[in-house]
Amino acid sequence: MLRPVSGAVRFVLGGKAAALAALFALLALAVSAPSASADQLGSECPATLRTTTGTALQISRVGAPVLTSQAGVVTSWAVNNPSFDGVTEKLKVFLPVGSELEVVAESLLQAIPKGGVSRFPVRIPVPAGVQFGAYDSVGVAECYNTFTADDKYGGYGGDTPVGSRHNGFNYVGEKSLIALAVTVEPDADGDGYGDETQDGCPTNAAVQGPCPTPAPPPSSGGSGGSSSGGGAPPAASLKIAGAKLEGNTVAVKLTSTAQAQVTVSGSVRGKPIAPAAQLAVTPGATGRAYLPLSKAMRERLAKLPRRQHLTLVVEATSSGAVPASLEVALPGRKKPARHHRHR
Ligand SMILES: [Ca+2]
Repeated sequence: MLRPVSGAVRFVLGGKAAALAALFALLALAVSAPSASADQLGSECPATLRTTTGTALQISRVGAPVLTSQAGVVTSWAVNNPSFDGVTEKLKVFLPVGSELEVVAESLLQAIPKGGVSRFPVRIPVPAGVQFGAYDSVGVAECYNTFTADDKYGGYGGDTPVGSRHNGFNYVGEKSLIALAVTVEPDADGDGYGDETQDGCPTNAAVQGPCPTPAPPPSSGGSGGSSSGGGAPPAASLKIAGAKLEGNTVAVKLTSTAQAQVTVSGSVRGKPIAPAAQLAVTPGATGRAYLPLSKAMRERLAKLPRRQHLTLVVEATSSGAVPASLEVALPGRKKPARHHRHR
């Protein structure tokens, strides 16, 4: 018996979507080039017919892909329905698994009124290689006739639930496009929010609003900032009270005028010497951060004569706070002329 290879990619809307989106984004990073723009799949062609089946999906189309090229987030779907009353559809997302189609996600059922394009904003993380279709208990809106036999859709009765698979079609229509247009935006940080319209900070999975910027100037009058959710914390002012090398670790003392989550980093000529340390600093108390020297830095110091030093710049930053920095001399450790070891 075959193991369900795609078991990991089934999810329900809103559930583990974010975590899986992160996985998908990683897969996408591994496979594709960086930062593409949104994928547009399907068509906003005006529907002229309805399929005889409940579920239908485009299986081939001349000059356009039917599969997503990259992982991302479906941010909207649209149906152009100039003519029909009583159209009620939901978007279905299919992942081909061998000869079967697994439904990996779906939208809510939506009424699509007669009279033009209806567009539905959604947030559905999808992996690369999925295809889109629709379910309507009466029949899915389609656009006939494209005069091209290779424009094909497959249809079958019923509605496959998310997490289940379907095999085979009851009907394959030619010269037709499913009247369904789907926008898939990239999701570089894998947070499950489309980077072009849903994610204000596509480089930080923890933030969907604007990216945090260090030290915005205190807004004194003017049009004012758009800090939502009243009572923004007062801007902190950071100070590095001291930093010194203890063994192979730089111990840093710092203070803040307001409660702050602080990142402390150390660099020599712009190159980090240790992973940044994070700590919470309470006003009135001294926070301590420790930066262990990297192996490369220890080796550099070992080769540097004792009377020389490297200048370490310790920097403390916090969202919305004025950053602080302090220079510390890291003395060389090479003893004067003993036996010279060759590597
Ligand atoms: Ca994102």
